[in-house]
Amino acid sequence: MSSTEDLDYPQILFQYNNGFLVSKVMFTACELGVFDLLLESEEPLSSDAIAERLGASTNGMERLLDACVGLRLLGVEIKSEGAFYRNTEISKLYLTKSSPKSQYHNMMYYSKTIYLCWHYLTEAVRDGRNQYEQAFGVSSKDLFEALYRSEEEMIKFMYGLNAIWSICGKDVIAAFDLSPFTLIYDLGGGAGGLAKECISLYPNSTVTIYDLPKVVQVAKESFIPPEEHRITFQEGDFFKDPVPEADLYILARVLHDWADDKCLQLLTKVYKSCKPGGGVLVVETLLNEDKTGPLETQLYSLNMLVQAEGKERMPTEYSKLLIAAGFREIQVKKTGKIYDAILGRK
Ligand code: SAM
Ligand code: ASE
Repeated sequence: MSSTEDLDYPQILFQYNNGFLVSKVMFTACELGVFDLLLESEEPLSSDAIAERLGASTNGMERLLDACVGLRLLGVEIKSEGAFYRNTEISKLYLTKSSPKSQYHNMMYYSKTIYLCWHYLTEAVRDGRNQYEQAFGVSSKDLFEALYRSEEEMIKFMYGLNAIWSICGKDVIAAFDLSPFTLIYDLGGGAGGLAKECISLYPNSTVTIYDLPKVVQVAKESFIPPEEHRITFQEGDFFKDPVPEADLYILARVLHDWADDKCLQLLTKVYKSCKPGGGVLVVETLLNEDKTGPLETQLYSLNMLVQAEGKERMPTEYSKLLIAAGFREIQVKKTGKIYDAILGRK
């Protein structure tokens, strides 16, 4: 495409302009259960049948389904009786609730929480911080009191964040040989999606999920099967309480929540508790050093502005923090997926 064509019809701008319409179509189809119904029915269905089964209007449903076809989230076949819709491979694998790789809960967290936070992006950029007070009337200065403003919101967060590890947890855990580390703490381990990947790859290790008490209770009851004895739990606040001694600490999507001073405070505490020869595995999405991307990571960094107190960082920024806390031999491994791994040694 020549540059004059670009300016005559700036397709890229229209695409960006419509970006959130695309998101909302996918979220709505997930929320209404379109993909689950088509999985269960095992045969293509008409829009009238789908509307009826899902308790929706025929008028609205036909347009939603057609937009999903345009997005390649559904396939369509025109028969003499009319149009019949079916799942595509991608919707079957990632958008149905029951699939082992389901991103349904991630979609719902985007639709119900992140979408609302991004309504205040302008204000967040102006003020340089999240807008929980304006958006939700939350006055707490404590980040996770704002993020977990109700039990329901905390559970949505846990489900939403856990979903990605079924897709890229293995890559992150396999980025380095972690077999020498048998006593592992996943600090801020949340619902335990990464801890599960860790014990499946390293059967001789035990992993303890360390998180705030109310998170640990839900992780124990709803996410980790009780027969899974190689995953244990510890309730605590990693800023206020002691961090237990271990061979390896995992910090997955924890440092990106916090500004540099808090990261250094946490890493210094972790370094002091770490056994000699032990290490820390930082799992984050990494920005390019030359600031050219990846776009997804740049967008996530804005999300840390509207939803948290931190930002996404470049490998050199994580290295600096780790070295300042005392760690050495910092190694960075890009996985090719959204989350990457950095290992530091004591
Ligand atoms: N590591 C998980 C993952 O990547 O899916 C969860 C990441 S989530 C962004 C951050 C986690 O840190 C949450 O589970 C949160 O409850 C936990 N957390 C926040 N503040 C904490 C604190 N002061 N002490 C312990 N855990 C904390
Ligand atoms: C956090 C991670 C996330 C805090 C809030 C969050 C995610 C969504 N909301 O530590 C997961 C990463 N995705 C994005 C869009 O940032």
